[in-house]
Amino acid sequence: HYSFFPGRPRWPSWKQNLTYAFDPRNQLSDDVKRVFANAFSRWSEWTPLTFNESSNYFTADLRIGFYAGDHGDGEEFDGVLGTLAHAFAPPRGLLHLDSDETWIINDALASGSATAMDLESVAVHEIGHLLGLGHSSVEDAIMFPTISSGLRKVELARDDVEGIQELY
Ligand code: TQI
Ligand code: ZN
Ligand code: ZN
Repeated sequence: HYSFFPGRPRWPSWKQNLTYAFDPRNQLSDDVKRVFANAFSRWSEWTPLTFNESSNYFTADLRIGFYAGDHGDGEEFDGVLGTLAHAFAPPRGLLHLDSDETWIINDALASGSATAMDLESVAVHEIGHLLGLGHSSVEDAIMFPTISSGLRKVELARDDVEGIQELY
C-alpha cells in the first residue's frame, strides 16, 4: 500500500502547473531530457498536474541534477550502487541523481553491465517522491523501495495511481 511523507506535504492546488529544469552545469543530452519528459508524463496522465521544462534553473519548481559524492545538501552520494538518487518532498522540489552510476538511457531491454541502472525507472520513482509519495509495500508499485540493476520498471501500478490520486 502507498504512503505519504509525514504531514502529507503536496504541491498546493494553485500550483498545478509545475516547471522543471536541469542543472545547466550538467550539460545533459536531449536523450536524457526526453527520459525525464517521459517520466513526468506518466504522472501527469493520472493527475491534474502538468510539467513543463523551463530554461531557468533558478526559478523552476523542480530542479534536476547529476552529482557525485558530497554535493552540498547534507545527503552525499556513495559511488557505484548503494544510493542511486534522492528527491525531496514538496515544496523543496530537488531531484538528484548519482553521477557515479552507469545510467541506461532509453534501452527497451535495459540490459548490459551488472551495475547499470535504468534512468527512467529511477526517475519515475523519484518524481513520485517530488510529488509527495513515500514508499509502497506493493511489490509491483513504482514506489516499492527495491529495484534490481538492469531492470526496467516504468509503468505506474494501480497502487501508485491510487496514492497520487488521493493526494491530488
Ligand atoms: N534512494 C532512496 C529512494 O529514493 C532514498 C530514500 C531512502 C528515500 N529512504 C527514503 C526517499 C525515504 C524518500 C523517502 O528510495 S535510492 C529506488 C528503489 C533509490 C531506490 O537510490 O535507494 C529507486 C532510488 F525504489 F528502487 F529502491 C530509486 Cl527506484
Ligand atoms: Zn542531493
Ligand atoms: Zn524511494
